[in-house]
Amino acid sequence: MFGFFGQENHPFGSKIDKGTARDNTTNIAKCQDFSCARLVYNLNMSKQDTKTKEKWSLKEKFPAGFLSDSDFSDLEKQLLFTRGIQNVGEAEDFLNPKYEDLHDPLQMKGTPEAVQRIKKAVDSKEKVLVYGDYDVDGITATAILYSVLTDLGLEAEYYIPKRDTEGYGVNTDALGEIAKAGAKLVITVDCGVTAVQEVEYAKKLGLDTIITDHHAIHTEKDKEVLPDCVVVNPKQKTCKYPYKELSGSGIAFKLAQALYKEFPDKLVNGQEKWLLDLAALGTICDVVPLTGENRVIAHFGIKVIQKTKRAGLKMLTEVSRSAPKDIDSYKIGFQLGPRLNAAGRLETAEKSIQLLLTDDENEARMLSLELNKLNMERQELTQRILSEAIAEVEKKSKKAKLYLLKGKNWPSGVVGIVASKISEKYLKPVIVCEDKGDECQGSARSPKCFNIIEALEKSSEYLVRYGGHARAAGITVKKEHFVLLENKLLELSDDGIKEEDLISEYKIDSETSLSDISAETFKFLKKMEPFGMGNPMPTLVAHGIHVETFKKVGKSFEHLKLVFADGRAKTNGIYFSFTGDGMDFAKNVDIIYQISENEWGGRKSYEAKCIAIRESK
Ligand SMILES: [Mn+2]
Repeated sequence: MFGFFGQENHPFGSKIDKGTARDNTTNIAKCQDFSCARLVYNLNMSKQDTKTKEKWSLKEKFPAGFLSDSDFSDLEKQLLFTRGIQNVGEAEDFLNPKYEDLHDPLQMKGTPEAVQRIKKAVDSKEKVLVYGDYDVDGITATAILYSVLTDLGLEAEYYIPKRDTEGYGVNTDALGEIAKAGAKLVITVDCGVTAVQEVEYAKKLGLDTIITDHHAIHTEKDKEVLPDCVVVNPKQKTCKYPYKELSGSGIAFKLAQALYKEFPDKLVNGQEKWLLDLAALGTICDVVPLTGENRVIAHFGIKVIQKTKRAGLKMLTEVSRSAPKDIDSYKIGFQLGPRLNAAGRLETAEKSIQLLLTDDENEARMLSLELNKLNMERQELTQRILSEAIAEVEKKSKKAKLYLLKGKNWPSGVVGIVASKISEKYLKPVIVCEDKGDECQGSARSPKCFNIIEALEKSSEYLVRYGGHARAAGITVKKEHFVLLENKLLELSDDGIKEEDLISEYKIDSETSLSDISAETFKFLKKMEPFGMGNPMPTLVAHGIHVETFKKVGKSFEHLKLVFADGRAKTNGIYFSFTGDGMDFAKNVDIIYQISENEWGGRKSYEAKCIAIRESK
């Protein structure tokens, strides 16, 4: 079906020819050598974190007979098994995603009605506005829908609220402005599913609304509470759409797909694939599971980015010291994502959207450099607030299973990042708020063991606004209700979180000795990409290994380079940010590791990236 378009117009025609090396910060030129391993490791830096307990646990082993009618090796079988694959057919689908695997967009509840309403807008030349959000998912969703509406010949505009003054979601002041500017139809992306009153208000202004969103739907006595308009959100109970985990940009892409079907005279069927780069950015940065349809979107979206035609994405990869052809899910999540998010965190998301939409190379270069600068400012700000917030945590009771924190001059743009870092450190749900005087506005992050959106729903009497998912949410709370909210949440977390949930656990896919890793293994790992939530990079364990040499590397010698020997072969290893003071490398060790590719002087090799190390028993 791709034959119609020349290679030039073909978003994922050719195979990726090159493996992508992971970005790391090791500064090889600067290193202290310890060629003798008979030394007790000692670093003149911070002591090991307070996180003392940790558990190494192997995931369940695949059962006898699993994928027996296949050529997969035992390690491959195990990796497929731990990703929920049940038979050879599913394994093939997983390893070879096909564009045709995407579901029919019209199956999604509300989509046929949304398409008809947009058709009416085209026929009567109405002005249409896309109402989005300031994070990567929100801006990519906005850019997707805005592009399609413009290509349909509509007079389209977009609106992104400002994080600090307006906050997340649809607000009535904005709707007033939008109506005044002459729009007749508002289509939300990545927000709006809780905007019941706002949609009523829009009606009074003569605005029609279509909601497209992927966030949790509020319920009252088990009944869904939805705005009274067309709602496209597969999480609706009565939605028969087979996949529920799409991101906001994923849903915007599905609506685009439907519009391509509906308007074959205006939109060239097949060309919607070029929008997958945006959908993949949103999908990966919103950390939805990379399973099912999300995996297909991410897989092909990365290919589109690798041959991107967007001046902005080209420049953004360049300022991230990378190249489009080397983009993978890791680089999207850790290099492109933070830069695209930076604008919305510190000022408005406008620059990021412009960057995604511009054809002009000079504009793209200028915007990329600005986003890069904003991202550095964001990093400094995060560091400052993180240390202030940790100081607050240390004042709280050690028994608390949840932290609700607030601070003045904690900009709402970075409280989410701070919350997630603290939550990772203490393995507890954390809400970090900016104290804005009468109100506090914050972001919540929660480990798997606790459903934060359910807890907020149970505490809604103390909240002005809230919304989100099981593991991430946003809240607004009146200052006089802050302590009441804290008490309620502490009570809920006390009941909901068990002591064993507070132990950090390494979940290991397989016990595999270093000498069993081959080029074949690496090839298979490549086929398992893109990695992320729901499909983590395989984590392996090896026991009783001899450390032959090690040396400190990196700007402040914070990393460790090692050579392991397991009796059959020698393997290079790297341990980033090693903090294991007192480790005796004269004794044999066990390691938890991932396999990464290393390119040095044009030669490719594999190395073990250590996640954890301990003396063998
Ligand atoms: Mn989202």
